[in-house]
Amino acid sequence: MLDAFTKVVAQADTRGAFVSDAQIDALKAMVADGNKRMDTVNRITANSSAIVANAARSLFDEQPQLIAPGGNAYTHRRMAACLRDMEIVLRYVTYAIFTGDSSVLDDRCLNGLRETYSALGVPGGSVAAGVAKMKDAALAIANDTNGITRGDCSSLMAEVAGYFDRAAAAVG
Ligand code: PEB
Repeated sequence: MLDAFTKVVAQADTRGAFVSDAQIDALKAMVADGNKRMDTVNRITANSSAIVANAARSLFDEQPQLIAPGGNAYTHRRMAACLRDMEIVLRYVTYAIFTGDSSVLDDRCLNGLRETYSALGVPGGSVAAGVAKMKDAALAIANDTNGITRGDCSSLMAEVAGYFDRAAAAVG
């Protein structure tokens, strides 16, 4: 597992080089915007149950075959596994936002997930659709300007969106 800093060190070490000015500038910008990052993690974390539950409800509205007899999320055991999976993905996305690097998400959550789903008969495209719904909700919550100093969060929000897209692409 890497964060934005150890990633830069690992890359520099592979080249046998010192950390470059450009890399330092990028990390400086990240530190300068650190409060936005922490606020984003905090807001998504605080609303995680609602994000998961609303995304699941909306997914089952759109794809009712999942919860019909024979559907992959039919019976409480599978429904529970499904909600749990969505929560796991959201949790790893918050870790990636926190560290500013996708490696924790890649290594500990997404690696082998497609194969696991295919072995279990879990429809990956449906999971991807659920993740996309969590992305929309998380971005709306993180971008809410109510009660917070307004600033430019566009690059951070693009990064956040990228982690959700990465998770969806890994299974979809
Ligand atoms: C991944 N998911 C399931 C299993 C595993 C994962 C390993 C099998 C073991 C179990 O049931 O607990 N576990 C999960 C994960 C990590 C991990 C992401 C990362 C660290 O350790 N079914 C649907 C929906 C979707 C879904 C589309 C959106 O119809 C999910 C939710 N995952 C789902 C279901 C099961 C499952 C298991 C229903 C149970 C499948 C079954 O037992 O038949």
